Amino acid sequence: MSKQTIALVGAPTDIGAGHRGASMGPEALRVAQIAEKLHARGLDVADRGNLHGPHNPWLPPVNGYRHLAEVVAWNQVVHAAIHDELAHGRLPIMLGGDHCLAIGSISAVARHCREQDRKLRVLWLDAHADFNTATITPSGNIHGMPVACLCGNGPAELVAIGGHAPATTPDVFRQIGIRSVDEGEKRLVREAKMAVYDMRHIDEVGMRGTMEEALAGMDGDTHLHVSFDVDFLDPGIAPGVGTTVRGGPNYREAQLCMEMIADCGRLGSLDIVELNPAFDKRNQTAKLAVDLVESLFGKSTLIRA
Ligand SMILES: [Mn+2]
Repeated sequence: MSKQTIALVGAPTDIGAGHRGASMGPEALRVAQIAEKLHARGLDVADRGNLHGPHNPWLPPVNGYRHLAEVVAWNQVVHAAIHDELAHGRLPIMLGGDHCLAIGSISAVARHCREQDRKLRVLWLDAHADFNTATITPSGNIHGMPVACLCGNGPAELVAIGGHAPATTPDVFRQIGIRSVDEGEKRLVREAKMAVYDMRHIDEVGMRGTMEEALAGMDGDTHLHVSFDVDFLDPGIAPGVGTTVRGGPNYREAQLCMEMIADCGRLGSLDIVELNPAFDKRNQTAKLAVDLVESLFGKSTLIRA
């Protein structure tokens, strides 16, 4: 088997977020040596640099959306870049940027899976369900809407990115670490029959049982995409995010989550989003994210059979 090539694709914007600063995420991950650490794991790593898109005008919502035109523009360039890497057999890591960019990346992964006749599984590691719509959103921030948009519930310009609407369906998602869902959003999550492993589930069955359930049913034809919102982690260990929610996975739980994903051997693409250096302390959250990504690519304490 040829050596896996990782492509790092920076998307430096906070266009969908409620706080400025996620635009600095890609550089913080580079400063934390994401490329060097993955290279040390024996992987080929190509850093593509950063994509370019419109600046953040920081305006109030219009018809329930903030910065819709700019969010569309960013997601179009993300879609094109991620699809291109997948089409060339590389494993893309999107360095966000806020979580609205998952509309571009996951629509690209879904398109690639259709073209290759592969099944898709998405692990959505997040404190939030990101299943809001214009009518129920409290803020209009599109980083709270990517899962809804990917499943066809959103503005046509976002729902149709990649040319196939909807890009995918709720059954491909497994949401893990959820602990903050808006009132109207709860009903939509239930109606969509989204598989949500919230923090109570993790409390009750543990991270191991949760991950066994979330990874079940995949086979050799399944492409696994991980969308890692850094606010998934407990803010005690990961303060560098815009929307902290207490009561997230601790360090060991997060490591186990990543190690079990590595063990399944199906990882095909990754987003790292919502890292916000403006809220961080001495880049500790970026270093932690890189530490966890190393585990996601197979770093472990001992050689395990
Ligand atoms: Mn999110």
